[in-house]
Amino acid sequence: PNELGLVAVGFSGGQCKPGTEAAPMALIESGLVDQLKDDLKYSLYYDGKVHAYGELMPDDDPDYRNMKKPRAVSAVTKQLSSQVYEHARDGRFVLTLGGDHSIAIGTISGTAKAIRERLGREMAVIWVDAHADINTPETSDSGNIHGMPVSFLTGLAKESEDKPFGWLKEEQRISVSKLVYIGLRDVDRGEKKILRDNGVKAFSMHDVDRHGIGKVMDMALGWIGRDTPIHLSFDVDALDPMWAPSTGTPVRGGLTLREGDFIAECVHETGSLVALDLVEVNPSLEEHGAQETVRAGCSIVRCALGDTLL
Ligand code: LYS
Repeated sequence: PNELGLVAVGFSGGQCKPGTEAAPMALIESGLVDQLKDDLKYSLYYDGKVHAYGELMPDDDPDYRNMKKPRAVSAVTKQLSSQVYEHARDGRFVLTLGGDHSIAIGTISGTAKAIRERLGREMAVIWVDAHADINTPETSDSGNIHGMPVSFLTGLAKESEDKPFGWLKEEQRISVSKLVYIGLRDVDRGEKKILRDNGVKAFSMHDVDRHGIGKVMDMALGWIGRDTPIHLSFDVDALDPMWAPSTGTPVRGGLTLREGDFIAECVHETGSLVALDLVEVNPSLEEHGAQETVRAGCSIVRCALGDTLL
């Protein structure tokens, strides 16, 4: 679609390091929005705000089921889910600038529901990340919800209606078979078991090393199949810290800048991309590195939205 809905999410409550809430402004100020409008010719639907959702924050938010800030993350993602849903329902491509990766509970649930209603089908999710983010509250060592979004989105972790994530309904979830990972290299023991037990399709850095990113993308997109709507959720920590140092949980041995852009380019070329999240840029972590990380993030967004080298 030529219409682009942009949601800027200044939320960092899915983990403990402040700073990711400043990422949307840093990305926008570095010229991203103008590039999308002027160079890539999107008509932009943007309310001009960075949403901090302050009015949704509970006064008291004790741990629950081992989760940190469960009510805050629940309230923010529920609200974000309807914002994203409204854009996607109206046929717009949805770009969400995070924020930490817990916000994907909101974005993916929003597009999944809209695509079901609009096209009568289930979308696929490509999760590009150093981490699998598929801990359940019980398997997580950290209790940080940014390590759990996939377990809620797939229904591996479920809650009853009266509990924080009880608002997530079947039509907002995705099946495990429609999920593909790229870039994994730091997966917790409990997560490995979840991935194995559920037969989740995952291309780790080992696969990128063995086959090259070209073949990995052929296999990833082949698994998803043609004409399946795709939501791309891109954690900037998938890139090697050499290219993206300013992020909360950096892991060495990651994707190069070009491999990251290539993933985005290939997904764009399918013509099936319906939404993109760019998350975990944290401009406050490295005084001099932030600019590099912001630039890398902008580049990935442009590639996913159709920018080409020639
Ligand atoms: N697996 C770890 C956890 O659950 C790290 C997650 C990092 C997410 N960016 O906390």
